[in-house]
Amino acid sequence: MNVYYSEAHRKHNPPFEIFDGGLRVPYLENPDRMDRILNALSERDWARTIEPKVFGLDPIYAVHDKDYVNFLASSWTEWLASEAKDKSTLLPSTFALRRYPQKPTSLLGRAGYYMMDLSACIVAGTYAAALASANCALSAAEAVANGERSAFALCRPPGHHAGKDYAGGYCFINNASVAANWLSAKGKVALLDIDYHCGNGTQDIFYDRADVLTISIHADPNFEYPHYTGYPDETGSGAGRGFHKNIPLEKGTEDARYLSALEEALNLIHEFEPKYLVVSAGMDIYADDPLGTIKVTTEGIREIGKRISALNLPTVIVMEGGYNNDMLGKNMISLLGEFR
Ligand code: SP5
Ligand code: ZN
Repeated sequence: MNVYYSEAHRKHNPPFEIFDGGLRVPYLENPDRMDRILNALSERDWARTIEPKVFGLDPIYAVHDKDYVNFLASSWTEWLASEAKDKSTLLPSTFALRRYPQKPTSLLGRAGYYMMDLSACIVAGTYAAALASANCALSAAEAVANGERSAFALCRPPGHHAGKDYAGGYCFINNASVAANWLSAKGKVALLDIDYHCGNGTQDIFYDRADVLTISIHADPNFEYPHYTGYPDETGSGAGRGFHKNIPLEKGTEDARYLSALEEALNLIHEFEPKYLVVSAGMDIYADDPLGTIKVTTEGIREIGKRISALNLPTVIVMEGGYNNDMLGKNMISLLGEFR
């Protein structure tokens, strides 16, 4: 299996994030995550690590608003030139209301407009890392379009919380959506999101489209991030009505219940008859994840891989979340091993 990976992620290393109530904690979405996965992959003879190709900005503009991408590109330099007292990371303190918000020109004004929370910290290497991460997803998509049965995009930063014009949840460019949209020029695409959190950005990007079926299985947003979207009654709009599916899960969900939710998703994908499958693979469904509340085991993750693989579709697997670094390599191998 080809594994697309770039070292560019290392300089995206925010010093902290802010949890509920204002607690500064070490950034959970850290570079060490990639080392754990690379180490595990290096012990397997079926994984080849490859530098991504550079695709340029067009496939990104096809999914994201240009002004938003410009904000990602220039905000760090603007932040350094600003009057802020602590410049260790760019974060806003006021957020845009999405009912008729005005678009300010100031840096902090734009930051609050283009960010949904306090976990998408921008630092010096963020934009370069986000571009390289998207190139990993595009390279994996190209490999699959050229006949590979599957490919793994080892993306960091992750992408599924990033919408058309906003960053959030450690995500800046929606890697899986960029790949899915690129593939959609060649045939129908199904995008299955198994990260613990709702793939709100992916939902936002494809909500009115019928050529890309999006399904997200995730912790119920009534108690979990991102709170304001990811409910079962959100099923798509316009031409896209019926082409989005949210499957929320309760706290404590174990393997058996997870696999029944997965069956429901796989049946929908089967009926849709896509040419390609993109999987947003977050390992924060794992029982001992520091952000998660559901209880999927490493064996459960292997079974998830086996059942997705049984769809027998050309499949792009895109790295999303997963924060138990000690188990990240093992869990990812469990999933990927079913596709080789
Ligand atoms: C890609 C991905 O998995 N992003 C997840 C972003 C979640 N950020 C919100 C964190 C909410 C913090 N709640 C703290 C609870 C700690 N027990
Ligand atoms: Zn997640």
